[in-house]
Amino acid sequence: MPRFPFVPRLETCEDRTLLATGIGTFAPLSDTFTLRNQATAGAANTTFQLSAPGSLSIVGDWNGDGRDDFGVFDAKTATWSLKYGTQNGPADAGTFQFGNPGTVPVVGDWNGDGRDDIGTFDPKTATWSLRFGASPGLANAGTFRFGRPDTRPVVGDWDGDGRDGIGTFNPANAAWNLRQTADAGTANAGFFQFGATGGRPVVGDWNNDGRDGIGTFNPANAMWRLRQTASAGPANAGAFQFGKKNTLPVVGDFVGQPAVASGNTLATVVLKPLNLDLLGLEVRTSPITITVSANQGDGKLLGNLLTTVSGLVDLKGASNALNTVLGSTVDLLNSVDLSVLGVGSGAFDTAAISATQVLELFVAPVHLDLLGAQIDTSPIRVTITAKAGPGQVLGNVVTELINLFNPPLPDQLDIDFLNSKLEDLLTLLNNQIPDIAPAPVPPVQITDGQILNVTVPPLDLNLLGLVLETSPITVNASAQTGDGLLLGNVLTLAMNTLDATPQNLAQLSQDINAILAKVVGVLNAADLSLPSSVISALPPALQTLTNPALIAPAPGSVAPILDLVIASTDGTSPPVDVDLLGLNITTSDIDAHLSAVTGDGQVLGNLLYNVANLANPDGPLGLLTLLNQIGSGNLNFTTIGGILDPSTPPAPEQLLQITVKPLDLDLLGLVVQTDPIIVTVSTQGGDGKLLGNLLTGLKTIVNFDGVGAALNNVLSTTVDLVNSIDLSVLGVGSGSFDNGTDAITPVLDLFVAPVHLDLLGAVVDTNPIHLTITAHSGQGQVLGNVVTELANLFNPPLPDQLDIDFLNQKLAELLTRLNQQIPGISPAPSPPVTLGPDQFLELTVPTIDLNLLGLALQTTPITVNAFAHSGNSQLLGNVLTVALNTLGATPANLTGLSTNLNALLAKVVGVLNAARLELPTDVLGGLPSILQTLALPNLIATTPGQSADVLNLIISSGTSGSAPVDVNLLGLQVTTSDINAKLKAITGDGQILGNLLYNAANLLNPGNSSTLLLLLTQLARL
Ligand SMILES: [Ca+2]
Ligand SMILES: [Ca+2]
Ligand SMILES: [Ca+2]
Ligand SMILES: [Ca+2]
Repeated sequence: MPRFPFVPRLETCEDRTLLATGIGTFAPLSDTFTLRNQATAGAANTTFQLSAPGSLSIVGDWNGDGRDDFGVFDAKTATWSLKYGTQNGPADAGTFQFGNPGTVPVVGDWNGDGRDDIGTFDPKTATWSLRFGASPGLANAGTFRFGRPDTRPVVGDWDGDGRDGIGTFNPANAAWNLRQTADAGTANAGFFQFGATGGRPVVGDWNNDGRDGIGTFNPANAMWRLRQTASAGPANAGAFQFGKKNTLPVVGDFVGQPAVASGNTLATVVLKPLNLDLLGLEVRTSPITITVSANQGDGKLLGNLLTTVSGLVDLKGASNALNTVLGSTVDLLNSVDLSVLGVGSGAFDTAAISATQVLELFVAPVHLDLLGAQIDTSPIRVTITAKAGPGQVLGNVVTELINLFNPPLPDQLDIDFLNSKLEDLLTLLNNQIPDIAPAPVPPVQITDGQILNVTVPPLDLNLLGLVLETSPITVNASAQTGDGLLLGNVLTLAMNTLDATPQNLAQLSQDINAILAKVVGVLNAADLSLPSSVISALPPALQTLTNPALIAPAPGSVAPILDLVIASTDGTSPPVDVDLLGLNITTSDIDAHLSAVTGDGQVLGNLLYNVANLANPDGPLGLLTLLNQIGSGNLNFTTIGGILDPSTPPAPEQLLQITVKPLDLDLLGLVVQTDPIIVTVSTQGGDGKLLGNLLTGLKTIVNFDGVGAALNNVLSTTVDLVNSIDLSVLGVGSGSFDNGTDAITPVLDLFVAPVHLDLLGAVVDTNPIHLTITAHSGQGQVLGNVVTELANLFNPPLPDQLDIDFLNQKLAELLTRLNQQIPGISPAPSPPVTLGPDQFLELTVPTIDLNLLGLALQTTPITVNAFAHSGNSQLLGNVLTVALNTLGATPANLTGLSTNLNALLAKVVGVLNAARLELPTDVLGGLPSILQTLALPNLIATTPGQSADVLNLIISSGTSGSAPVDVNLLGLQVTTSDINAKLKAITGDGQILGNLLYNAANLLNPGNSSTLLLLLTQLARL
């Protein structure tokens, strides 16, 4: 039943679970983990099986969500089989070799980034081999000796600094030998006796004070003896029995902290871990949860509107049903075997078995709140691993590719040498796979200034009826030289220093494209098979849905699932075209389609085709019942289908259209201009349009039109006001930045052609987006003058070689003049640059604190770090390291470069933050009276200074302090600091924008007087 709109409801308190270190046992014979959530005597909370070779259990948090995951280690082959969570199931977090046979696995957070890393301990020699990350590759966290032979390794954070130290336990005399850090050295964290001889050592933070305590588990009697600190003394954290005899002890946080969901959940999408093996190229994701919720309350315009929707549409039932089907889809995908015909024998068919990490991506939880409409994600971890071995065609190719350029590295980068290596690889590839044609890609044209022209070839993958088709997508990057083209000039010079000619650069792109084309050709030619047992194991409701003849009129019926199109407006110009100070990046049209195609054995196609049609407007009634049954968790339900009558799709229904008028903002000479931006959200009902059908009709019940029109009217006035604002800044002395000569320098020109996205009938369209930033120099144009100087810092005639010291000197000169002239405005605070090992960049955008007449933009400092790690199979890291060496980069001049760039940014943001605003006095008087009413500071707010959050974006790893974004692609690693950006409306006298937006945000408050709703109606009619 629809809930009555706008009735405030009591907030319910979330149950809080405290952090807890739990205990458990692993029984190798039955592969069974038995877990208890606290370190006390009592019953087990969870039992599950991890069927994989190996008899040694492992516990660690592989994805950094604060909850420990699991694994087993096979000492005979040094194989790790890792798994997320406590469900029965396969090793979905990675299976790989690391270490030597006969060693013992160790797990700890060596670098304090909140994710557990791995290593091995050799009991014969007391040698530790440690690796950052839970993945295959080099022992890049150190190989060293610590402790005595014939002891057992222990790992723990003895001092509570967030990084694990190490130690050994001697079962013969229960002696502990501990070290604060995971490296060679003395036992500086203690040498003492504790616990049972013959026992197994355990380590855990029993009292949750951040420091690990110790303990022993005696397999002979399943007795645990625990101690709060890593020192000699009594078992002051408990002595009790838990678990079966002759098992192995495990310790960890098996519960984690539950996600704090605020507001009213509209839909939760849960993606089970993906575990795809594409002919030796393994793609794995951690479990991912995306929650859409509506937060109701004062100032939450969209949250209040969506709360009404949640009372009218059974979105929870629908998302439950979707998650059930999605879960089965992922299970089916994970159990698919790919094979490919047409591979001859050779290096790619008979390569030695190995596993190498290609990509590791980690993103901390994202929280986005737009006026009460919220999106939250769980942490995300994606890994891609190349597995070489017999028959692993793609794994073998990628392994060869990433080992193309291994240490010892040359002194200078030689592009011809790289090209010849790539061509050798291509020849090998073509000789061995002569019968599979490469995917077609356009040839690379040699043009002046071109740096890269890379094409991702057309994909045409049929995964059991789930069909992915894309157009070839070309990305082109080029550098133009000329006055004011700073980036183009620097890049051109860098290319010259690397001896890059238009010919060898074009050849490089050509070689990369040819390898990509062959790889995609093999993928497109791959055949799939699914063990028949997988289908028969499905519950009845899902088996019904895999029937090709349930409703499809004929085999080969198609339901589009997702369409994404970004297409050129005139058929020739690039749909994405970015020009930043002489660096030009363009793309070809982007066209991607995911569809479900029915047919015999096309299990995924049938499943998704039938699901997409479950809510058809005039579909068989049994289908809707099936949807409801699955949504309520009843999977034992079957239904009789019918045959779909192809029906004419109804006209699309526009839910909301937001128009942002052209922006023309002059920030002290830095001019930002946009064309009008129009975003349309609509629903398309009809056969196969599950989401469109579920959302159709919403418009007649919820006042989207009214709210949309009111929003657009307020937005339009806001943009007019912003455009008429004059910024000025005090504290600027006289000099070149105050009285630059009149000139206009283009800084950025960004164009994105219309985007069309259609997900099962939920449709988003944009018109072309065009944004320009230009620097206007002249009298009083402080920022315009600074940016103009910067753009012209390094003009032709260009020298022969790039000299980073020279660049630093130019930047330092600019900075000195800037500081001399604007002594009264301090730069925004920016942390000092400290480049770590292998780091080449540390850029910080300082705190922005801008108040545009009550519309406040506030950000935390955002730092981006980039590293080039060299070593075997670190292809990108190796190429970058050599390129940096060729450019004469040293730790000192790279530190100088980041320091200078950060100082410039800090000064510019400091000036922006200090800017004062003025609004022409006649502006307010010219507004319609209703908008004048809406701009009153005391219309809703009782006191000045009240605020409403308009937009809130947080990407944060919480208290762990680790990088919330961390990507490592073949040795090129990029990390960021926490990202926190807030747009607020603050009321007050003269804070016109703040008042206007604060009042608009509060128009749908629960319990509002009818006057305000009337105001909304009037606004909509304006
Ligand atoms: Ca975890
Ligand atoms: Ca770590
Ligand atoms: Ca520590
Ligand atoms: Ca403790």
